[in-house]
Amino acid sequence: MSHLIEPHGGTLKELYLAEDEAAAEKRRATEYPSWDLSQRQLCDIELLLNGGFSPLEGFLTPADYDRVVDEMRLADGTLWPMPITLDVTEAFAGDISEGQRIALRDPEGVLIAVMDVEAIWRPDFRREAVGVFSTEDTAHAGVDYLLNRGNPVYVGGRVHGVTEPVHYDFGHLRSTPRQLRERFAKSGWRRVVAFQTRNPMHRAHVELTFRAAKQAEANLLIQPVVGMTKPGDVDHYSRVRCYEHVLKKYPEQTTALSLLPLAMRMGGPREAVWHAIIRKNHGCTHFIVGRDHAGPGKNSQGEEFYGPYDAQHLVEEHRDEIGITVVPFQMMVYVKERAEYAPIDEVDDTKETVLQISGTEFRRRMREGLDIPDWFGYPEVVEELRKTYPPKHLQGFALFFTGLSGSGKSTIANAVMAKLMEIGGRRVTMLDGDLVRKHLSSELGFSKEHRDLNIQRIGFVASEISKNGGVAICAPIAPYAATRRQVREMVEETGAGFIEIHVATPLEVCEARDRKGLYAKARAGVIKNFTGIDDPYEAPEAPELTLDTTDCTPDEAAQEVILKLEKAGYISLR
Ligand code: PPS
Repeated sequence: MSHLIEPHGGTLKELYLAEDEAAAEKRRATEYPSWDLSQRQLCDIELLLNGGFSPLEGFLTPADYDRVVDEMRLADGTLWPMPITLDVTEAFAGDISEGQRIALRDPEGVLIAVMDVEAIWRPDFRREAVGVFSTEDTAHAGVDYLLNRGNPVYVGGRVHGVTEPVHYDFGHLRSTPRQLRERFAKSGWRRVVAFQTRNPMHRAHVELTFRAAKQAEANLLIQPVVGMTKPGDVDHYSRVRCYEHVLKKYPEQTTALSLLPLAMRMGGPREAVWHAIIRKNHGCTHFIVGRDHAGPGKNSQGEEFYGPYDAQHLVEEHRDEIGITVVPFQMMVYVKERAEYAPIDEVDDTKETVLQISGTEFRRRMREGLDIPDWFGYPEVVEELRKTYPPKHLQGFALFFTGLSGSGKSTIANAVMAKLMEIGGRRVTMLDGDLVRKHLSSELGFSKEHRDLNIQRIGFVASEISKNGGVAICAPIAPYAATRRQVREMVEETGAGFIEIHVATPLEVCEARDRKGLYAKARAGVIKNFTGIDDPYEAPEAPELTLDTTDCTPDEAAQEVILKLEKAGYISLR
């Protein structure tokens, strides 16, 4: 059952069941097939249930889906730009049938909603990508999800909310559409202009929102997306701390901050229309659409996917139907002579000096610990971001030595560790092959499966250490390229550095050394699957550094590593 309420903001469809019905469904749901919602699906269902996606009443069924993809409209003609679909695995699809009710749960198993299965189908994802995003290029995050990351089967049907998704973070800043409408009504805010963002806010954003509010004679709602944004964006915890600082820059009682649990698709123009509808549902009367709204970045040819003002034009075209006033904005730039911000189209750059710092330049400055000028960012915000993105010499990294047994990995690794300790200021953990096999992988042998598992464990620990600013020195044989690549990804996706060092001492030299007598045993067949003898070693193709200890001392090899680290900015020797 859906509940309709209609204060200013239009019809709001909340899809939660009444308490007694929800309790009954909770009992019955133990018998229903159960689907664990992904992070993206959890975001979608939260906004479906609380009315953020009004007028939708569930995940799209084929008639709505087809028309949304082709014409940006539901089957009944209502404007709706983004397919909200439930993608499931073949295995799950095989277990359910149309007409049935299924349980939708969060990762902890909490029953969020039940769903009437009205349709199960295998969509044409390429058609969806072209229809919605105008491209099949997987450099577009929305397309990448459709073609590479999502599940193959769609299930459509009405949803009925049982439990509100739980958030333990920033509870005081989360409001449903109904709560925001009530808050606006209580405060007498008749005109509210919404500002959407997925980035930290700097002075330019504040200037822009000030102007927008003034122009619309409205109060301001800063409503950043905290669900899922573009991969590589600043995490929402850091951003929200920044927004809280920024909020203090506005005159009291004029501006509100509220977090939106939206999973963005980076769909540019169509996404902007979607954002406008969502803001209307949250009780806003005006919506700021700036340059390149919800832009997905560059395509695989290095070009923009959409024109910079395409989004503005599309929202403008549909503003009456949406029932929201667009406040279009040009890019704001700092004009040196005026010592103030202005929209770029109001500046004559032949007479005045325009100052700008791009996102890329900002990140470079942060990474290298360089100054951020006061005209660009608020010191409190910059300080907050510096905690999240410390300069390189304070960032964590993993040093990953790989090479044959007896190649000198552990010896060099120990020497590097000693030198790092001597330099100081770094917390270093040694994950040497033998050490790991004693403490972390004592039950494992040397089959391919066991070696992979061993390296994955090292990768997991190294990523945890480096993520938190530490240095992890790993020195296993790690004979397989694919597994080493996995470890690199695990570390790099946390933002930490990964430096692969191939200790390429030839087999003959390692065997001649035979410090542990293992090569002799392997040759005699006493030890089986010995790397280099009767087990493979895939040499790295593009390691950051290659060392051969045939003719160099451990000290010299360690020195090479230290110089490499200094060059990369991870340590500062001078
Ligand atoms: S792996 O492949 O990365 O999981 O190996 P690793 O954990 O580094 O363990 C290698 C050490 O185990 C000893 N050892 C063997 N190595 C290779 N093959 C076989 N079959 C084998 N059996 C025992 C050997 O001492 C390796 O130590 P290092 O320090 O590399 O000489």
